[in-house]
Amino acid sequence: MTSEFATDPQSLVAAASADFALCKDAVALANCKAQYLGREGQLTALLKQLGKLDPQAKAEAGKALNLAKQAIEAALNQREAQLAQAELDARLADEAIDVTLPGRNSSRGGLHPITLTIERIEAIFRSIGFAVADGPEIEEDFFNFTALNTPENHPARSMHDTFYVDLQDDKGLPMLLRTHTSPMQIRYARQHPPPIKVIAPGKTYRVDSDATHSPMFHQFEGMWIDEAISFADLKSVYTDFLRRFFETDALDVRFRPSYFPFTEPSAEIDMRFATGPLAGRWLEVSGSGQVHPQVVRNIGLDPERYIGFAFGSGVERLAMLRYGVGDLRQFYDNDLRFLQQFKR
Ligand code: 2NM
Repeated sequence: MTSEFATDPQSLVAAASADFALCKDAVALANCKAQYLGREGQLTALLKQLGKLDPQAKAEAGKALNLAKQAIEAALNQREAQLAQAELDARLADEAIDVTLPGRNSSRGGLHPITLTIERIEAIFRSIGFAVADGPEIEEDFFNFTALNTPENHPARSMHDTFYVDLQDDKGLPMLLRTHTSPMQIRYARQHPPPIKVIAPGKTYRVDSDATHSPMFHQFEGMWIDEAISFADLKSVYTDFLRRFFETDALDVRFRPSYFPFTEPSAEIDMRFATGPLAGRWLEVSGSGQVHPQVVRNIGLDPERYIGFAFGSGVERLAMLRYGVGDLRQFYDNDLRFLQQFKR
C-alpha cells in the first residue's frame, strides 16, 4: 500500500479510502480490506490499544474508532460497487453487437458458362419452332450407333474411342456413354409424328483429351424432317442461328463437302466474322447433312416421303468463340476467377 501507517482514526479513514481507490480489481481490494479491517489490520491494531487508556479517553477513542470503522466499511462497499460496475461496463462494451455495421455478404452463385451457352442456344432454336429433347447419357448400342447407320467396323465403335459401361442392354450388348446427342434425336423422332423439328443439347463422351478435346464435352444436334426440307432450309436456319448467337449480321457461312454415316450428302459448316479479332478467318463450327434414308427408315418413316437435315455442333467451341476463351480446359478447371466472369 502506498499510504503511511496512520495513527489516528481520521487519517486511517483517509488512507484506507485512498488505498481502496488504487485497487483495480476484487482480489486487490480484498487484500486491501485485510490491511485495515483484518486481524492484523491497522484499525484492529488501534482497537487493541484502547485497553491502555483510562475509562474517559477509552470511551471517546472507542467511539471515534467505531465511526472510523463504519467509514472504512462504507468506502470499501463503495469501491466494490464501483469495480463491479466497471467490470460490467467492460463486458458490455466487449460483447456489444454493432447493429449499424454492414452485414457479411455471402456471394450468390452463378450458372456455368457452358450452361449459359446451352440456354442461349435453346432460346434461339425454340423461337424458330424447335423442341428441345433430353435423354440418357448411358446409351444403348442401337441408339448411339446402329440406328445412326454406323457400321459394325466403324472406328467410333472401338474400345479406343468409346467409353463402355459394365451394363448390358436388352440385346445383351454393352451399354456406353453416348458419343453424340444424336441417339436422343432418334428416341424423340420415334415418338413424335412429322414434322420433326428438334434440338438435343447435352453431355457427350469420347476417349480423347488434349487442349482442344475433353473426354466429356457438350454438343447440340438439330434435326428437321418433313415432306420437303432441303439444304436451303439448313443454310437459312443455321445462318440465322449463328447471327443471333453472336449478335451480328456481319457473318458469313459456307458449306464444305464431308462425310458422316448418318447423313448423305454431308457437309462441314464454316463461318467467318467480317469484323472483330477473328475477322476474315474461316472457322469450322458444325457438321451437317441431309438425314440418310436408312436413318429415316430407322426412325420409322418412309424415306420416299420424308426428308430433312441434321447438324451437330460443339457447345464449347461456340462458347470459346463468343467469349474469347483460348483453352477448352478452362471450362472444367473450376477456377472461380475464370467462372465469375460469366456471372449475370
Ligand atoms: C453431326 C453431323 C451431321 C446428326 C444426324 C442426326 C440424326 F439423328 F438425324 F441422324 N443427328 N445429328 C448429325 C449430322 C450430327 O455431328 C457432327
